[in-house]
Amino acid sequence: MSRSLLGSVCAVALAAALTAPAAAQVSERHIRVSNGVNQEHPNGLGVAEMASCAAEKSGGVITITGFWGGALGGDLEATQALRSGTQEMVVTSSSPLVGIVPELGVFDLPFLIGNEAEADALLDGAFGDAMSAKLEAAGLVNLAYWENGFRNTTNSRHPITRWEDFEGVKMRVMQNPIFLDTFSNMGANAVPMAFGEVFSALETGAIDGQENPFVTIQTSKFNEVQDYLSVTRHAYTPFLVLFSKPIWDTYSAEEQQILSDCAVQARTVQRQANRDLNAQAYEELQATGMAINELTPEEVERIRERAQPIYANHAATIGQETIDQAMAALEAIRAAQ
Ligand code: KDG
Repeated sequence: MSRSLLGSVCAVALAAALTAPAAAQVSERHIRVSNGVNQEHPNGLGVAEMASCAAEKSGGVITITGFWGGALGGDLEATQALRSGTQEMVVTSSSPLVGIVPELGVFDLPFLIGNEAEADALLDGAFGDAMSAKLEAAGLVNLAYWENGFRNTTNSRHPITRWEDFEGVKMRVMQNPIFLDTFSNMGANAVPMAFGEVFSALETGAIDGQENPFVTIQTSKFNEVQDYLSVTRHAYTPFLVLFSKPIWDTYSAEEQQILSDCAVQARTVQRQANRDLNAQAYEELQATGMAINELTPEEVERIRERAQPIYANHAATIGQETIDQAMAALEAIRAAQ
């Protein structure tokens, strides 16, 4: 073959190699996923399911390791590490991230979601997809919505039987203006605080109370430093299973598909475990001696009415369009139920 022909053949081959799509491949990936909750929380089962799924689909070369109790930082700190590409994953509540994506505040509006079926339909449908698109624009790939759950109130002063009972109670709230407003509006002395600081603040008496789902109260052992648990179900918080977009963009389409599929497969496991353990936690917390009270439907309605102005107060930051879209989606979900 002449030198010029050989040169042409090499040039064509090189051009083909450079323009060919990256071969679908699965490389060795060691992924760390940060959790603020402890491994006993249903997130432990969710992460285990996601890890075994990824190992099976990748022939063992993709490993996912959970880190617990905020070992890799609190929700917001870990999420910022994803955005900078220095950490792969975090399972975080949406609430601490409203400074990054203000529209997430819609999930913090009191009594927005009424039950788990509504939550699943809203989050797993078009509205959830729209919120995930906003996260991606902020450098965060939301692989799935898992469940933190319906939030209830604990404190060490007295049972909460109606909204006026919050008067003067030092209530820890997530670092989120909507929760701050919701509890201040009921007369509480609302104290924004990262989740990892709550147990010690309760133990020292720096705060009187906090609010979280039963299973978080139990797995974080808040019952050891709280006397009263009042079933308010004042908000439903989703977990976001977030992946760093800067890192995600270096993965092949096949690797991305494995991680997406496994986060969704694990969603079913995590949600069911959360619901089973929430029912179980109620009984077990009562057995530890916590005084649990259910508010009457009339008093829950009074809390809901008291909290109504919170929607208007935060419409400008969340976006009225986002609030309207969520309400319309929920109306359609309820009509179809
Ligand atoms: O990472 C755990 C936290 O996201 C979760 O427990 C948040 O509900 C929460 C709280 O009260 O901070």
